[in-house]
Amino acid sequence: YKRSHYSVGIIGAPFSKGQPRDGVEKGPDLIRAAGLVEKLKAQGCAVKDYGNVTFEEVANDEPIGNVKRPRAVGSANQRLSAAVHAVKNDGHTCVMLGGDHSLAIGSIQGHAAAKKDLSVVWVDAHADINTPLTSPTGNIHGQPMSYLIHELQSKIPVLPNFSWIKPCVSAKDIVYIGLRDVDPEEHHILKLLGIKVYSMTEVDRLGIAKVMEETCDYIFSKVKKPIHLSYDIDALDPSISPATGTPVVGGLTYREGIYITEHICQTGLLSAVDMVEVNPERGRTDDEISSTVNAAVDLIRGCFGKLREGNHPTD
Ligand code: Z70
Ligand code: MN
Ligand code: MN
Ligand code: MN
Repeated sequence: YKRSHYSVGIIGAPFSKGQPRDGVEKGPDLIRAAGLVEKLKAQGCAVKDYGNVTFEEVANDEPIGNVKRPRAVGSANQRLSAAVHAVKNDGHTCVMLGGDHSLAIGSIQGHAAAKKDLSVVWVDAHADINTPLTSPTGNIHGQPMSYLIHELQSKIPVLPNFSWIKPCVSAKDIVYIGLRDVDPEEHHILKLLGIKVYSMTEVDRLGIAKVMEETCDYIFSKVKKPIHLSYDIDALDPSISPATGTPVVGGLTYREGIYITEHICQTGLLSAVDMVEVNPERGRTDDEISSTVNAAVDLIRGCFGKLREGNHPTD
């Protein structure tokens, strides 16, 4: 009775300052309380929980232009980046539990520091590719990709606590799935850089199986790079995951959401996962909160070999 080959390192990032709503910092402990570690072990994974990253208090974090709380977000992501780098150097697939999606800056940066060339699969209602100058809100959780993509670096102004970030992802190595709330300037950037996008329209047109087949054909067309899966829970329809900061109608079904994880798992190249934007304070009832948290747990289980057809131990 052999263990699965999955070795999972979990990092909690209880951080919310990339956006304005309280409560998303509770995501990591809630997802753990729903039994994540036990469930991954029960499906045969080796699991090490590295606990939560601690973040420094930043006083007088005044906006730079319209960018809100840049010092806190920069500092938090620098710490997260080091933590993810360490988990990767220990040989695990890294699971980062957010927290808001600004944390993808540190997670992807730390992953890239250990693995160099990555593919990024970004599952989200939003593109999160605003630059500081295009952002309509100033919230950094709507901007993380812009700091990471080589092709956008001439558009990124100097920000306090951001100088450690090195662009580490090429536009051609990114696939978006689930988009349905994209700002005009973000749409312009996506088109300009020729980034591969499967919006909800393509999910409707092609079906999720074809979307995933094409996604993998696309990211494996040259070299097989390690995959960074950045999963915003708001990609799912709000009927499943209402407890999130900015729910958007018309999202992925539970089944489509899980299918994405099953398919990425089967590539054997999944190297890091972010699960972000679970916010219990946005749930109106206990059922809304548990539905959202349980979906997050199930998506992570799908990333590590849980199949709906069933599993049995092999040797
Ligand atoms: C908008 C912005 C966003 C999540 C909202 C929204 C971004 N495009 N991301 N909620 N998870 O502020 O840039
Ligand atoms: Mn609160
Ligand atoms: Mn997001
Ligand atoms: Mn989102």
